[in-house]
Amino acid sequence: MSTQFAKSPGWLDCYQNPSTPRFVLPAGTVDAHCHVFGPGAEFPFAPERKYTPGDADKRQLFALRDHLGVSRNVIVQATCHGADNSAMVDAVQASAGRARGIATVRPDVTDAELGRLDEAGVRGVRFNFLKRLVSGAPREELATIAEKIAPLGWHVVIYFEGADLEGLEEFFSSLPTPLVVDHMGRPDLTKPVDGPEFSRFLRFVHDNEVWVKVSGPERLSVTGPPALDGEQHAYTDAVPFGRRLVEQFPDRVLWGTDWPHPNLTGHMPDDGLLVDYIPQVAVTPEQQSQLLVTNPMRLYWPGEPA
Ligand code: 0GY
Repeated sequence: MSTQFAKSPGWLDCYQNPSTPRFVLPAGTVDAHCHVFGPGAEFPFAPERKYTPGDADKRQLFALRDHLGVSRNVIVQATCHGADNSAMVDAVQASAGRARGIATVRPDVTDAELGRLDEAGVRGVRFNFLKRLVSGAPREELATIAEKIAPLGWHVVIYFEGADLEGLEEFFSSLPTPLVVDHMGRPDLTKPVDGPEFSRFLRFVHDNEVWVKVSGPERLSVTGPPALDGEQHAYTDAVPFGRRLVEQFPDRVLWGTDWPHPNLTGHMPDDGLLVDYIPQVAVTPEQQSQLLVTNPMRLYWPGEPA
């Protein structure tokens, strides 16, 4: 489909024809972090966006889901769509119950709109603290949103840089909902897993009702090697961080592809090899089944059989 939007300079589109994973995902696996972009001609990107992606629509997402052996998706509203959740909601509704959504809403969102989103399959909102993605994250406004969504039983997905946790954790702890952290809290992988920064994060997870996505090694890794050319041991510098989380919080970790991988610059990973990355961090079948099936089902499809 044609689009009236020109992609940001240097934009990398998702990997074409990903490999078939060697690691066979357990039945009922949930990809708990992915996005849809547009199509821009049908669902225009937001005027306030910080980047313009190539289209990556629900059909492509569902094709990848089936190719990888994933059963369900959690589709997270991307900042390029601002607070217009139409593309995400359209994808969730087209999934026949096999997707949930995470929305972006403004503080003046009405209960009727939240009810409509809930009915459509939305189960949370995302608060984004990355300066390169949003112009600001006013805490009063976010607290208002959290108060409004709490009665629905939703949670707040938080996306922040590891180094910023110190200034944010008091605010996070004050929120009235469970929290779900994107991409392991974006640790600096050049720092030790036992160092003060990641220890602070582990303490934060321990002391609060926090779930963590063991996702994003392709965007956090400094030394690689990238998930390309059949690499079975990709992103080894991310592995100790993911493994620590899986070992310490086996019932509160989630996994996601992060497809279509917005804003990557160096390379675009082969999504099949990102699946092969999983057994590096979730080593035992028990850990794998909790990470991929039991935990996300409890959070997003409670009471439903996998
Ligand atoms: C991610 C990461 C990024 C982008 C977004 O909403 C977004 O635009 O989440 C990023 O650039 O790090 O999780 O998709």
